[in-house]
Amino acid sequence: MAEVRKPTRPTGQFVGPKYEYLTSSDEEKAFGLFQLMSDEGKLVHSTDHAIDKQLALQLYRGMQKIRIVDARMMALQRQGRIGFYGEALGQEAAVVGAAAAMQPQDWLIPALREAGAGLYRGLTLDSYIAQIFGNAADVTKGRQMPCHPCDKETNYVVMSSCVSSQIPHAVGIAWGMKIKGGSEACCVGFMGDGGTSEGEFHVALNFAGVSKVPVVLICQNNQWAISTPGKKQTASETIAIKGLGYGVESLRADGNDVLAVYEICRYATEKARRGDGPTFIELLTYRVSAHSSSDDPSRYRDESITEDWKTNKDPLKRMNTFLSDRGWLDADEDLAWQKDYEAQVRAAIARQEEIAQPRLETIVDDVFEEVPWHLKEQLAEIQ
Ligand SMILES: Cc1ncc(C[n+]2csc(CCOP(=O)(O)OP(=O)(O)O)c2C)c(N)n1
Ligand SMILES: [Mg+2]
Repeated sequence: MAEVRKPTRPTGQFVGPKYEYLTSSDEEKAFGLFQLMSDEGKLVHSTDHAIDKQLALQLYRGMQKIRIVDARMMALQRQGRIGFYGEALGQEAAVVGAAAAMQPQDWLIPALREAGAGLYRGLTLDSYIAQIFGNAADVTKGRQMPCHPCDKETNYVVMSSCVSSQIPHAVGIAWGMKIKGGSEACCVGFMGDGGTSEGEFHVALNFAGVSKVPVVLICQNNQWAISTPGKKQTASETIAIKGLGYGVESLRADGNDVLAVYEICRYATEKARRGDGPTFIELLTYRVSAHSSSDDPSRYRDESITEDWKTNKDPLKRMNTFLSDRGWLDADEDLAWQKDYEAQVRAAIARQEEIAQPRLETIVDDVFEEVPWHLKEQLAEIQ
């Protein structure tokens, strides 16, 4: 039997500047962990990285929006006003950094926790909240689970609830882009660490590698898939390394470092739009919240580890320090901004909660051009 080649692993975490990271070996990129900011919000390589103030602030605001919206939605769920919710607490940098690397013409295929990317790209609060209530203003007419939003205007595709099924969707859309040609767009598809154990992961990565489609596949490795920890999910040392077997360039970055996420994702989206093929990205983060409003993680994990991620590795705190150190953020203004945004969220909730449920007849819409007799009969029976 041929000897299996052992990859040469880098000894420590990769914290160099972007171009140095991207020109390192395939194994270094897939085993390392690209960072631009330390856990404390200090630039790791201060000399060689120009960071745009406006963008840095925009990234911070994008993360804050998710945190504020999620907190309100969880409160509504606890008050029995919505049925279900899944937060992205602690994962805001991965979501926003990736969204910021996209152009308006790009498509986003979310997995479980990317609604904030939708908000960042222009999904309105009203549309998002209408979809959570499933009211008459909901573009999906109340047919979807909460936390499965979509937005045609911003190419934000509704999530299929079957774990990992979104990855072939992303690759398929990118394949369509390649066949059609001329759009200079790419498709960014998300998955969780749990998603990488499903067959669709293999199918999608394989197809992406062979057909060289303009796709960026991002795994938010939050180290849990409901109650399954990362160690039981895979024996692979990193998730990124899996992409190499499919001939797909694979990168690994600190998912709580919004600047690093943005840089890596921008590299990958630009590469895809140029026609230089797919990239697989693992963003290492932590699911600080429960899996969803129906879950109690204290029953299956050590919450002192969660507390450590929450207090010492929080992506918002980190960016706050980064901005404050540069004099780019005024604490009072920041507080005022948060209050104002929370008021906007509360106002949107108030507007949407007023709106009635979709009319019953809508359950037979949109499937057939003419509603067939048997559906008419069933509808009459329900009515
Ligand atoms: C095919 C399939 N199996 C199981 C489930 C139930 N389920 C929903 S989310 C989830 C875990 C997902 O974990 P991960 O992919 O890591 O995403 P995360 O929740 O951590 O964001 C499971 C098992 C499902 N929705 N689809
Ligand atoms: Mg997970």
